[in-house]
Amino acid sequence: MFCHQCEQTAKGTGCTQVGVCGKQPNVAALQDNLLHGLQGLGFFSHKARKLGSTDKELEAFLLEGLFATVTNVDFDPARLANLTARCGQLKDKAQHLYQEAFRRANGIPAPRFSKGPPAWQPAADLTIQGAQFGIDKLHGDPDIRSVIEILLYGLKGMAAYAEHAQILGKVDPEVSAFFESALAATCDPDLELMDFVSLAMECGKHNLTVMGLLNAGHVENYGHPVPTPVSTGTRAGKGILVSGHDLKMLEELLKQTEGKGINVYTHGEMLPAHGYPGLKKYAHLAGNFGGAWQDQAKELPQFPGAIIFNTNCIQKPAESYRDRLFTWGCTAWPDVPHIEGFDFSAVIDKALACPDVPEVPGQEILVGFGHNAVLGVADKVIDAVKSGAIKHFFLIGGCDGAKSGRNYYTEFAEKVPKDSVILTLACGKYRFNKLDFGDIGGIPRLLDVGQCNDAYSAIQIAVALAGAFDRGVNDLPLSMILSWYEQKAAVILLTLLHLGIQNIKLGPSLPAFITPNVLNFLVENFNIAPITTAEDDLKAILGS
Ligand code: SF4
Ligand code: SF3
Repeated sequence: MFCHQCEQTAKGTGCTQVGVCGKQPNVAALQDNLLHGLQGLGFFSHKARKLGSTDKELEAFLLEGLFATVTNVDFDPARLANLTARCGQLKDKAQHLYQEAFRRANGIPAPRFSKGPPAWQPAADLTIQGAQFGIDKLHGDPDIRSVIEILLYGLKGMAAYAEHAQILGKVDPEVSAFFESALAATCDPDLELMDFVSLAMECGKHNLTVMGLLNAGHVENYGHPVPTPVSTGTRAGKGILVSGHDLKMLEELLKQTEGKGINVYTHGEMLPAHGYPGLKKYAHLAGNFGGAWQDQAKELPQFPGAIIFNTNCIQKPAESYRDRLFTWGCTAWPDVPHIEGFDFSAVIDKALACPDVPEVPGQEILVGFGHNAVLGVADKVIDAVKSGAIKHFFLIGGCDGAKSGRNYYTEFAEKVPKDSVILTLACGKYRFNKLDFGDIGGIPRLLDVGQCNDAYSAIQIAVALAGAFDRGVNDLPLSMILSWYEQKAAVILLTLLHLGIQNIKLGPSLPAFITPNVLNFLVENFNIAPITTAEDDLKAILGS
């Protein structure tokens, strides 16, 4: 196997024996096979679309397939084999769609494609077949391969957000068309480095649309988030813990557990759910349990109720809670029951059969500072900037992970001067969201904007501030200190670059899939820089 798509890749170069995430070589091969098949599916869907033929099933499957290959999502070989077999059927469907459209348009049979992903058919042994399609074999030129990888990881991250948006009925035909054309481009041996650079930037643009769709889906269904204190303690009684990003899944579970004497707790990236009026109205949405994803093996044994993961980041479950664990959506672990659709009775039955969760006091953390809430007090914020009470904004956000170097983000947040406000989002916030930062004239110094996809909201805040001060976002007293781990963070970075955001500090280490030449390009064009030490970076930012 060879995989270096995430930040914790072995030795900072690539996982070759087994994934640091726990991904086994057979799972890696199945994911590589699936991705290869999806490139072929995208190739024909793109060609069919250009001739006026589209198909919703193909569009939806591209999202599901790409999402399954994101880090810490699907570790189940049986499920991946099913997906790959389905990919074969749907690739045939896409090919047929194209052939029919071509014949209609030209009156002659469509040309045949005998090489690469367009010629792919699932073999009898999908694992052996997948071993030929490692990401390291994508292209002979390392720089071109690097940019194709940036594009593919961007597509994976965007697919995750698009899948959540699709569940809420939000799709955009231009985005579907882009998924197909970008996958088709990865099958074209004649494209050059700058073609893929343009596609990567375009991916960032479409991801802004997708995050906007997801935001609209959340707001239309659950209202704008409002500042809300969330308890980190637990109440005595039965409990279900929900981890992941999908709010619709949480809502359905809340409806089905109402009046059953079960408290529902959020974990990881579900924390921002508490800020939505349409979700916080459920009195049994009881609080937030535990910290970021990488602590699950240590923390989940302490939660005696049922546990369900609806997206990344799932890790190998300890035996102590494996029998009360469930997965949903694109997330899967071998031999862990997977809930299809929205019938959570198996999870509810398990919670009722489990011992009670004890009463444990906790502290309160504040969530719900989406753009609507922050811009609702924009006058106050602008006045505070004008009076000098607020001197700087820091966006400290992104993924968390196990590396010790990630302490940088805690230190950085702690060292931010008292006259500065910290905006945060995604699971990296668990590094500092239980610290007391106080307030500036009633404006909390730590504003939790939400999940990683709520980068959309942070962008709206930055754009509104830029408008209020009549300057560009890059000219605001705003610095972005980002942490990445998986491919959703990669696509958010592409969105920020597409918007022309400069001077981003990125850590804890730079992606292994970026070659020195591609890094130079990013530095020259966007002045993106790796983090150093909290002290030095702060000095450099505030001194400039
Ligand atoms: Fe390694 Fe990350 Fe790939 Fe897992 S997803 S195999 S940890 S690079
Ligand atoms: Fe975290 Fe996995 Fe990236 Fe949504 S939950 S941000 S790492």
